[in-house]
Amino acid sequence: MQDEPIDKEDILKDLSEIHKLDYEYSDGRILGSMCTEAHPFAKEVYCKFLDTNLGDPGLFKGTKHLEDEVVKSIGELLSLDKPYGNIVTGGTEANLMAIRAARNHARKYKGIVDGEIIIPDSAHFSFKKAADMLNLKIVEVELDENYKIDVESLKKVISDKTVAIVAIAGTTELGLIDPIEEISKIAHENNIYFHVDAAFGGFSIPFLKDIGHDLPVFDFSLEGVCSITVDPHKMGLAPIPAGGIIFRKEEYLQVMAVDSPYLTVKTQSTIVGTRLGAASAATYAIMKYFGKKGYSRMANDLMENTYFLKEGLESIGYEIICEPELNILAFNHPEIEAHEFAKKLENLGWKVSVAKCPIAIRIVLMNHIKKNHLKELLEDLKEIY
Ligand code: 0PR
Repeated sequence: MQDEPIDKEDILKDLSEIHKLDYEYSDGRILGSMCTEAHPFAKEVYCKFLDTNLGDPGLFKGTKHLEDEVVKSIGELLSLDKPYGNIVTGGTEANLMAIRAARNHARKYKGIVDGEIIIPDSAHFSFKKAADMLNLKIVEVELDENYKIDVESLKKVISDKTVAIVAIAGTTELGLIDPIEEISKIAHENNIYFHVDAAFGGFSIPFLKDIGHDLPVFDFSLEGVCSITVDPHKMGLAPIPAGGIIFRKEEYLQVMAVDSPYLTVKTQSTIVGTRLGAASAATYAIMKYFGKKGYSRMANDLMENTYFLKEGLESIGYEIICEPELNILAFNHPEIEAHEFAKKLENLGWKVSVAKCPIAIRIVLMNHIKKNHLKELLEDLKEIY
């Protein structure tokens, strides 16, 4: 740090130069991100609540009320009348809380000390972090030919050390929904904690179903589901960082509680101590602002863009990996290897990512990608072909 203070103007000039190194969502060139530009209204509200700290909720009763209301609204979307949970920093922290709850619950009620979690190969890497931090062993369940959890192999890997089964509603790479209804039954019959990671799909599946899209049930209406991750900072259009973890029962929060003697509340179950209220306030505001109809319209637009791209790709001759269920499309060039293909696109200014299972170019059709961007992309893809 320099000795003397610097003028605001000079600092801002410096910052804007550095900021130019960042890609901007509005260019429509970021094709592999699950985040997007937050809605301006959500950003406005976020700034008003920047100083609030939900780590000591007795001091910020208004903001705590907003967090509770958001948890209630998300719970309602997920068919749960009395939800428990928190607005956290993102899907990673939400998944970590779910797995911590499952581990502590199994330790307390079943005496499991060296537990295992069953996750599919398609699971987000946050579960590897969770297992590492919580000292759990990962047991991978195989995928079927449609890249979804193979239920028969799931049955085989359940053991008396299993503390949680994880399934995904909107996989990171392909946007697919696992057979959650069947898995819920298996988890329930075996009395095993079942967590659904709907970090990506949570803010679109319920709204798409509302307007008639034929998507499977993935929520608390299935009795085996114990917790669900849903991220407002993805399709919810809330500013980063806003993740959500919803639990079916209060006891899942209670088994994680530690004493916090000098705070306005005497126990704390979240991982983060001092934690922002701004995300809750912004999510509260944006959910009110859009309502179910607004989110349904948006989710439908994203699906229309997905089908538009799919048809365009097919008409050129590209191979689509699977029928999209949500707004992610994965495809390959018939001859060029995916990483090499991604490099060609990168040279033309497109930021795409490559899925690992199966290896393919993967495009996440978020709100910042408009029809005109897709038309330009298809032109470039025609050239490459
Ligand atoms: N669960 C699922 C199903 C996810 O897709 C993700 C994020 C997470 C959990 C973790 O969420 P957080 O990142 O909020 O902690 N998946 C993307 C990832 O691979 C998110 C992402 C966002 C990727 C922006 C690229 C990007 O530019 O991290």
